[in-house]
Amino acid sequence: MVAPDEAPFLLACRRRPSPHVPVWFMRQAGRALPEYRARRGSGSILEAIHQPELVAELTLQPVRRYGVDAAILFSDIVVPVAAIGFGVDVVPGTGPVVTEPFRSKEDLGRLRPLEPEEDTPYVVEAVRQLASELSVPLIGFAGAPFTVASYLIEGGPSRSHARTKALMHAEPSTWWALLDALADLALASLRSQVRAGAQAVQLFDSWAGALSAVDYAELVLPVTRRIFDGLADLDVPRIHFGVGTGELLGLMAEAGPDVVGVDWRVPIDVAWSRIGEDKAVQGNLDPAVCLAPWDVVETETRKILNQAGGRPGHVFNLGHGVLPDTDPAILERVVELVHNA
Ligand code: 1CP
Repeated sequence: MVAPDEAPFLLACRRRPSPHVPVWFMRQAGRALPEYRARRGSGSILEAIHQPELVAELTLQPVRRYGVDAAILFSDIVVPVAAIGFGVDVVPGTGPVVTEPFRSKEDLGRLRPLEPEEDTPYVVEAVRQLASELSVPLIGFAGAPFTVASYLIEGGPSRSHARTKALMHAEPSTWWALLDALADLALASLRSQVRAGAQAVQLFDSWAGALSAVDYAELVLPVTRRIFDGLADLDVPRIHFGVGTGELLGLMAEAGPDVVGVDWRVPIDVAWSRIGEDKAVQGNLDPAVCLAPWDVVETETRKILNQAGGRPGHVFNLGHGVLPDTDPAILERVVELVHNA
């Protein structure tokens, strides 16, 4: 475990002055790294996640390579639903796939509470190992109810989230029961990760940006708030992230996190004013920019640092995950630049 008063990442999450702007990258473990491709093997990520030593190694790789200020557990947002037997797999090249999608209130019977020590002992074990080995804080994470519900209802990745939106409007009581069950899974999973040594948590509501602000406020925000409230006693920074959430940033802040993640669509200073000065912000370099030559990446990185203006409470990150074609050397240079700015 890292002393909370000494880790730049934890200081920034608390909006306290830090020796440098901390930086980590969403999806920092993964196909952009040759050492990942060498160790990961083929097959579903869910099988890899059952091996704590492998998980610890894949989590550590980007910390060694990039010198980032935080590690994020190598896992996936569908791990809890898969562990309670909903019938989810993660297909390489596609993402989560559900054999029998959630279609009606009868499917609520296929969900049950998560007992992390029994259902996902391999996750708890990996977090324990990492907490004792890492020199930077470990971020635990979970998928937020809306985003996980979308996979369960659509049966896999979706652009429109049409069936999900139809269900939320057509059958509110089923929707709330589903979201409540998924919130309980996220809470149980996050609490167990913190108990095992995670020093911050991130709730990924990756696809919340598909919703209007009114629908988000009425049909998603209340359960999200319940998750953040349910973590308050653990005293670890809570990060809330989604993509395409420019119109939702104020509402996402109202849900109660300490830090709000921002994608690249809104300049970080504008985002910060929507979120409120009483929260920290995380972001927001466009991952696609990292495929351009270094001088472009440098200009865009400096622009973000200038917009944040050195105010305490900025965690540098990408606006979404590292793209597989990214040259790791570019990300190494981003870390160096952010640290020396
Ligand atoms: O098997 C593989 O190696 C395939 C690729 C992969 C990886 C490396 C998947 C399948 N998941 C992961 C790991 C993962 N997933 C991590 C840890 C790695 C790290 O961050 O360093 C994390 C935090 C996630 C979380 C996750 N999974 C999210 C939220 C983050 C985000 O990208 O918005 C989401 C939406 C998923 C679903 C998912 N899992 C995998 C894929 C390809 C997808 C996205 C599919 C889609 O587009 O809907």
